Amino acid sequence: SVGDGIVVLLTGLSGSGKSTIAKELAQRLRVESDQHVTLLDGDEVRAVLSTGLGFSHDDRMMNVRRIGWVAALVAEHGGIAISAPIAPYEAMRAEMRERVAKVGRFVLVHVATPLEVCEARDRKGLYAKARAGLIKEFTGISDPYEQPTDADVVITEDLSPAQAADRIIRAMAPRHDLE
Ligand code: GGZ
Repeated sequence: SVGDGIVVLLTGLSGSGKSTIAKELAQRLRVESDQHVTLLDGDEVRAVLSTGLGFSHDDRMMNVRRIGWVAALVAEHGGIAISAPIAPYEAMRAEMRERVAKVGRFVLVHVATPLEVCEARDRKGLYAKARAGLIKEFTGISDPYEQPTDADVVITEDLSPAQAADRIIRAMAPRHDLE
């Protein structure tokens, strides 16, 4: 039924902790919620749903549009969809919010770990490669990340994944004052 489903979109830089928080959130909701939980894993999305897409503006738009389409379907059928692409552009996030609003609720989570911290961690060595020019159009280095101004939840780097999941779950609770 319309309004029961929820889409959670975690946006943030590479290495910000989005995937870890998304996994933690999915695990907790699988225990605590009676709704089906679908985690749209970033690596799987890029490998399967968005095979062949790169990191140009248009390819990123298409990637996030596809994620939004699948997530909205999940929500339309009463489920909870969680996804964690970088989603660097305001326009793509707004498009997803609009699409989801027609079938359920949309929760935008900004995983706001600063670039300096992501780059200092550099768990996969991608920032070093981007600085060396070996990866082009790398978000935060040679490609834009438009900071969200409409996030429903902002996760700062001092929070553990468990604390982050807590905050998101609180933000997912129905807002009776708006209904
Ligand atoms: C950003 C890139 C790039 C470029 C490869 N820019 O930390 P990761 O490795 O595992 O996650 C990043 C992932 C970003 O893909 P998304 O689908 O989330 O991006 S978007 O929402 O913008 O479509 C990173 C890796 O892919 N990666 N090249 N140039 N991240």
